[in-house]
Amino acid sequence: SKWETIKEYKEILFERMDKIAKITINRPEKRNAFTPVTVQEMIEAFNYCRDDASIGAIILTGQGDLAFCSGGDQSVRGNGGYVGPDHIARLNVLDLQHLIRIIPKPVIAMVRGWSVGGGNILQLVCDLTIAADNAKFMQTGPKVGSFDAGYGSAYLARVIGHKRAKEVWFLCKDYSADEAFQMGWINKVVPLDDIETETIEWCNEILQKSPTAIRFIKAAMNADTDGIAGLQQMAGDSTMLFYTTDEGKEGRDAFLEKRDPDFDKFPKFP
Ligand code: 1HA
Repeated sequence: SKWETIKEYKEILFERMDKIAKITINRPEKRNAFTPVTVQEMIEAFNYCRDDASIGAIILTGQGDLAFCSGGDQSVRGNGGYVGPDHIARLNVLDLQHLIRIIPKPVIAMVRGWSVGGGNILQLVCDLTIAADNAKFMQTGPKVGSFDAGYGSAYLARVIGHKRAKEVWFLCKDYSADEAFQMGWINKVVPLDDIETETIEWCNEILQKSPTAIRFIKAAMNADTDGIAGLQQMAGDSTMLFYTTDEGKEGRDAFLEKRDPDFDKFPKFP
């Protein structure tokens, strides 16, 4: 298809097609395991998508048919985190999870093959997930000496239920795309060859809807799951809208003009 590169990176691809951006983890020889560099590049790309008002939907995927993402690259796991060229041990994928959650545009995971460990949590925190029929979902933390007790556990329990979430983490078994669909873990299963067409169709459906409505729906669900941080996001959206009103502007103008504000003229809706 007609994807155009936005910027060249070492460990990801970053492309767009009109209003849709696509971020692809590009380490297929490692089943798209991520390093601190992969994650930093993804954070930069997501921030670009956030700032570019012409981008309305973001696809997150992995290169090739074998894996979406196999989690943290265990070969660069050091003492306290994953280590990149700066020699600092990091768990910066947690920052990426949060960014995917708060970015006020829909993020759709397009999953082919394995979705494992910290990679499967990236899929989880995306707003929607379309999976190919060859997709497999698995948490391995308790086998490889790791765990995600944040979104990976508490939010997973909100999505698939507590009993299921404990089963996923205690047994570390793999689940087929159909099983994951039945658990409410993902939105749709499609034949491998159709997955990009289907994902683009979902993006185009969403792109025809009101971006502000989508933004508030996403923020409302975060407000419910993320406590005061979630409320802050939704409150920020409210402030953004308020700043566009005459009532909001009257406060700013009165201050700048060194006069008392006249809020009396604004309606007090029921
Ligand atoms: O839990 C966290 C975090 C928690 C809190 C805060 C931050 C966190 C950050 C990360 C994580 C984690 O992600 S922990 C979980 C780490 N991931 C795993 O345990 C999955 C390991 N991989 C596998 O189980 C399998 O490779 C696989 C099910 C994904 C695919 O199996 P398959 O198709 O049989 O391929 P395989 O031969 O195993 O893999 C192909 C190549 O990719 C192998 O290298 P090669 O022998 O060809 O040299 C394999 O070693 C490599 N590879 C795959 N996954 C990883 C990997 N190398 C490093 N790290 C990997 N995750």
